[in-house]
Amino acid sequence: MLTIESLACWLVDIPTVRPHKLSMATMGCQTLMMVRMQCAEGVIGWGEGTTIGGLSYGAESPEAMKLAIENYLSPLLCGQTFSGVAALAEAMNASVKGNTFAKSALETAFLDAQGKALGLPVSALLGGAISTQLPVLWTLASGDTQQDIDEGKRLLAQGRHHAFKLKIGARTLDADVRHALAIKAALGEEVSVRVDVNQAWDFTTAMKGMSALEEGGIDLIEQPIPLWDRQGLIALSQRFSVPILADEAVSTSSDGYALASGGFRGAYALKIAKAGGPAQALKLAHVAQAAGVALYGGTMLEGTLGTVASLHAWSTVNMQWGTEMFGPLLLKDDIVATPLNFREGQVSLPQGPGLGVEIDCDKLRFYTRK
Ligand code: MUC
Ligand code: MG
Repeated sequence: MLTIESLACWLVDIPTVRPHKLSMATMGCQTLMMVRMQCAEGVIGWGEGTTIGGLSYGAESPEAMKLAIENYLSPLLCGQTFSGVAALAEAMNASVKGNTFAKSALETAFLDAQGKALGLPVSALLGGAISTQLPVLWTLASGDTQQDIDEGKRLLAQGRHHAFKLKIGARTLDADVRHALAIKAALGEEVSVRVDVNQAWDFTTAMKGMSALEEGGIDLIEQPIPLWDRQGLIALSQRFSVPILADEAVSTSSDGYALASGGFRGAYALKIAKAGGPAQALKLAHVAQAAGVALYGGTMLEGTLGTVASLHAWSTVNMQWGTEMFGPLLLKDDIVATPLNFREGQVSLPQGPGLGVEIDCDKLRFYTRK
């Protein structure tokens, strides 16, 4: 049992190591909406709500997450006692529709506090870690083919990553296919190269694009068409042997059920923000497992805290396509005392109680938006 005493939020802006170009936005900075949950039992939990490119990727901006917590969720939760995340989610969902990014930050903070109170890592509260090392790819998204090739070769030589995702969809189909196949050819047969179209194609363009990318040895094609086109995604997944990774199309377990029962084959990208928290995201994982759909640990390019919250959840299931939990590596700095350990294409899951992450309050203050 934990009684939530108070909640406080900050908007933390951290520059990226280089511009990160997606089909809908170019990021030069990432905003982490941080929440601190003080509990009456004397423990403090931290959570993070993060999106991409303001309102260009998802329906909640960082500013809206903070507002939803301060004006609606905080009055609802403060002074209340919860036995765990099931009761917390029930209370939040009964009075607040949607707002899964803000709810994800709160569920994360609650899990962190509960783990600290019990002396257990968050993964233990979510079923227990199957593995404490998780595979992590890197996204090449400078916008320039040669720069992406150089970056990919450098990271392979350093041994930091063995697999790459490319962001396409902003240019013409021909230019995107040339870009992806040039990178695949330069990085070599052994290196897994995947693409994320972020909904930018229509069905006809996707038919052409998938055929060229399959032919060129691309391993996985993520969200080629808009999230609302469920029938189109199912048809593409049955037509090609290169698998489709559904991302924007699957937020909750109901989305996963609808797609799988319609005949979708491929994989689902889990993200704590889309689902409303680490425990909620696992509900989608379990639907996928029941339907024979593969899993992938997705990111909204969170900082260390949000990344670790995701890793605790991902560590409890078998991720056939690995993860992309590299968010902290895209940021020039972070607000935690100890950075995560990324090497040999893997990241280590922190082992301490709660999330196992300590916030550096000086850095939090320094990067807080004034
Ligand atoms: C997305 O749609 O998958 C994940 C990696 C990356 O570079 O962007 C995100 C968003
Ligand atoms: Mg994606």
